[in-house]
Amino acid sequence: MSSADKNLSVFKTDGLPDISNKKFALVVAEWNSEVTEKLFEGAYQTLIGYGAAAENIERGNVPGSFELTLGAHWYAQRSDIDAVIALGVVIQGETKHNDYINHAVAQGITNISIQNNKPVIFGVLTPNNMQQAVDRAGGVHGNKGDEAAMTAIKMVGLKDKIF
Ligand code: DLZ
Repeated sequence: MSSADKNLSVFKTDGLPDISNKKFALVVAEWNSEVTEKLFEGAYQTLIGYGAAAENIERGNVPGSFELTLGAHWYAQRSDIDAVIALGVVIQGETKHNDYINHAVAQGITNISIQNNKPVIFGVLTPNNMQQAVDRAGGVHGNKGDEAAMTAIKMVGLKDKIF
């Protein structure tokens, strides 16, 4: 078992769904791309590790986290997509800019998830500084991209159970 497999097995719980035919869209913000690329990699590898087919994973880039909502909305409207994962990093600055972005994206993603009756996962880091972001994107605090993918998998399974 590779170290990557060992990391994935940490998340393994009973009753995860078969996702071999499920389709996922990953929307990735280009701001702080050195970190969002790590989030993407973590999310992608987790989906593959749990059985998603590479051809069933689509990626779309948006300029910044503020645009995640609309990018995710476009994917969520597609009937063939089962879940959307929005990945971004909004670092606290000297102004309240980050607060506005964070609240807008959190609310926006909640809204489109409900409107489209589909899991749309909030994979946005909201750290105080770049180090905190790096620590949570494959660093000492794990990778929030992995967690976002796991959340998507679990929600896809729950939806299948309910409907
Ligand atoms: C403008 C801006 C700033 C200051 N900081 C970030 C950030 O830390 N993370 C991020 O993803 N995006 C940032 N942006 C860009 C906004 O998300 C957005 O792209 C612009 O305000 C244009 O709508």
